[in-house]
Amino acid sequence: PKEIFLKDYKAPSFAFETLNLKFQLGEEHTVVTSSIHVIPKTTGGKSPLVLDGENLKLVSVKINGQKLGDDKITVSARHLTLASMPSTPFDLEIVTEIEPQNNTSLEGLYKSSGNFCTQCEAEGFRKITYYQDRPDVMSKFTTRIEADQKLYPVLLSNGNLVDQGKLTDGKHYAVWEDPFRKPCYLFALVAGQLLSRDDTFTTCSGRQVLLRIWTPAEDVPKTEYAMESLKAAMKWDEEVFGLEYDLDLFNIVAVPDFNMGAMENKSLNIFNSKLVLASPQTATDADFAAIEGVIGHEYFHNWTGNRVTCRDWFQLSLKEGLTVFRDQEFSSDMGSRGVKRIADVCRLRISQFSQDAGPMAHPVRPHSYIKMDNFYTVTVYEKGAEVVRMYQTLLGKAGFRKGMDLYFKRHDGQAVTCEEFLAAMFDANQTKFPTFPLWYSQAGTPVLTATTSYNAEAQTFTIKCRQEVPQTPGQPEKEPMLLPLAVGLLDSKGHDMSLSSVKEGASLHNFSNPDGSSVTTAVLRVDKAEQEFTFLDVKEKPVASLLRNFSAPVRLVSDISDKDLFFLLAHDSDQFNRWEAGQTLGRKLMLNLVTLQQKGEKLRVDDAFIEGLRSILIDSSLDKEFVAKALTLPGESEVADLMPIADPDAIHEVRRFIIKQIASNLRQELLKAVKTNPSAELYDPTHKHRAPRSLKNSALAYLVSLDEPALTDLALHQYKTASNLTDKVAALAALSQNPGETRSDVLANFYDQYKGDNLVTNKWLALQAMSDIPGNVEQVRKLLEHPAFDIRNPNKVYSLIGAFCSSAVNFHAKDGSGYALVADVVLQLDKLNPQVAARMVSPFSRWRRFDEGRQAAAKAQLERITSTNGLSDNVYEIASKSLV
Ligand code: DPP
Ligand code: ZN
Repeated sequence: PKEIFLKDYKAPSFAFETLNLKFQLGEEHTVVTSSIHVIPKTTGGKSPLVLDGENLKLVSVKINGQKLGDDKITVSARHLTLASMPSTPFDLEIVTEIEPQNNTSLEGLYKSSGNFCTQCEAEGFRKITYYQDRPDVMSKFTTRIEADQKLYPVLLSNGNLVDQGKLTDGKHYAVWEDPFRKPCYLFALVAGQLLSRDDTFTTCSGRQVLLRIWTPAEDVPKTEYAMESLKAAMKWDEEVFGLEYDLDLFNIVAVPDFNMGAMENKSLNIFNSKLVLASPQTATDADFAAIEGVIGHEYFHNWTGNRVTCRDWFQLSLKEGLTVFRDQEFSSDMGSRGVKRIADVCRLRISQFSQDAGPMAHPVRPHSYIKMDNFYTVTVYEKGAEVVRMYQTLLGKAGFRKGMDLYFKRHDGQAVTCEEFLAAMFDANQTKFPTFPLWYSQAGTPVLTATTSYNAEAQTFTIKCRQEVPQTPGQPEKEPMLLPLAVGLLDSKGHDMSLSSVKEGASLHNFSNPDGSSVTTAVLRVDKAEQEFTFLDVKEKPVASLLRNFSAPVRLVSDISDKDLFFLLAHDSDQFNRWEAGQTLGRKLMLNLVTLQQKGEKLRVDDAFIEGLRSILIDSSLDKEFVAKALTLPGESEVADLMPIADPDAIHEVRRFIIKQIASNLRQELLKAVKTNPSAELYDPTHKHRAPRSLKNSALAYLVSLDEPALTDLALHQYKTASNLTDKVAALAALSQNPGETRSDVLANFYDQYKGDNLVTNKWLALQAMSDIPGNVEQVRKLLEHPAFDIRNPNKVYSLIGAFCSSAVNFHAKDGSGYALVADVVLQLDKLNPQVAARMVSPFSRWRRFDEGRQAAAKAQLERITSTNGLSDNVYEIASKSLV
């Protein structure tokens, strides 16, 4: 396999001005005719034109209408090379044949439930026709689709419908024209039996846009929330960023077989149906929230990604980090900002920090890849979003907006790099942070160590900072980089102190808000290996709230006492840090108990921890969704990451133990939370209704952990009487914690009730797959044969195998059976769908974090994978890099 490097980037030597595509869709094969107006960029000599292409049957090549001689054509497995091209503009016509019905990779043109659809990002267009499949080749697309009218009544592509009509033999055609130049990864085509929910949106300049969400007829009623979310997103982007939609039509199509969540193709978004279809009886609160977020995300790409796109795939975070940041902000404005931040940071810490600490660690802008598909990662997406958030933290909201405006003003219609974004941000604010760009090139999570001291006599409070960016593969040495550290100081009553000035080195910074109000959170710019910041005029010894709102994606190590953490848990005005104080206490407790557990000593949870949680639980002034988050202990993998040798069994035992202690000590309060927060008969996914539901269901899970008949009955009652799927699944999940007859009965009952609905049965698969009950490996092996599973459908693979890997005790089973199970699936799946197979290899990558026995077992499976003949580049890259 060939590795591709950022440093080798060269601009293309041929521009493609216009592209006319003709698809003759058929059951045996599909004929694709591509007519390109080519403009050579180099003047001297007749250079060859090298086009990308995979699994294509070449029929013919014409230059300016003349058939090109075979001696000028070289076809290899990955390329079509055309020799002696004219040095003046010319027309190139290429005819190829493909077999979408046999395309199980779900890249390029393929069939899903009988309908034709496409997925071209990152490099799927090359499976449709020979082309310069790279994002800096932008062209004006016109697409003609011909197909059987009965089988495929709906024909869609990007842009505007400019012509349609009947052909002979029961066929019909449609012609779509996209007025905006675009790279081929944004191309889309859909043909099939679909119906749409239609609505309209009037833009800020008064244009009416037709919005259509296409699904199979029976699913149309389930698209209401997606449509509401789309309209909300369109309005939000106008209000917050001044960005208006630019065509008169916006289509979304839902398909059941899709590798990713969704795809932002120009004016024809294609979605995994799980992120479009929802009804109170078939989707949970979490599903509704995900739909809102992803509908927003793909819509926002219209400006951040489509109007301004990436020069090359190394720049992926330019559009993804930025668009994730935008969807996070959108969801925050629609729901609860604090809770959304907590959820996003959880995800970052659990998945991205762990990636950053392992063999697959890579910068937000990677330096190299074998398969680009492997770099649609939490680092590029979530850490990338944190980098964008840091611009906003450093420049302020207004400054950030100025930067965005300048970015669009300069680069609309262009394919650019992360430097251009950075330059727009800094230029618009007439500033420069020299060490900030390192966020794009240095991998690894910085460790920020803070020690604090108060000088009563001088009335000063000093924070000593030390930063260290750990080594990562290929990057043994790192430079200090700019970490925005947001700090608040609490007085003895728990109120925010007003901050007047801070001295750093020799310079003094005074704080005052433009509106004259006092500043209670200061953003310190930590950009040296060691640095001191001294707050002046601090009248009493404060409790410092450090890294408010998680102002930088770092691991914070501080000398804060437990007493101060309890104080912050009770008082911090920063909701994120209030939650974080509890998490820090939880992590400490779990690590301490793990040591005891490993020594075989008795476990005990101190009263202060329980009391801290009790006061949160009974505080009626708090957002109930926040309370639910505060009650949730840090995850097992988060704790594993903090141990020198991860011990999944001990961590699991300890976490279960603490959960039961909390449940038995807070029994009355938890019961009250369950009883006083019933769902309304009429389901409503908005925060107001979701919040009490989430608290009730967290409380229920705690209570059921005690495995007492009366509490089990409480959950059974909720299971039987639930009027929405959120409550039903929550009860099912609570009950399935405890092995036994009740568990088997409700699981069987649930399957019986929902077996016709794939999206719901996937939850049933996932719930069993991620279960921590002993011996679950065998159970999951059996589920592979269950009619509810189908290895060809990515959602099912994610639900069964993806979820299984999240259960540390079973995936990391001591006898290696969990590793063997996943490797078996990877090898089988790799022949069908390499992209998804590679994703299932990732959980192996942290194998060195475990004891020798587990290391040997995991390594053996990785070696078994890499030594398999005919392995895809996708799987090879992840498996071989994991072994290094
Ligand atoms: N569809 C993926 C996303 O929107 C890749 N662009 O993030
Ligand atoms: Zn995206």
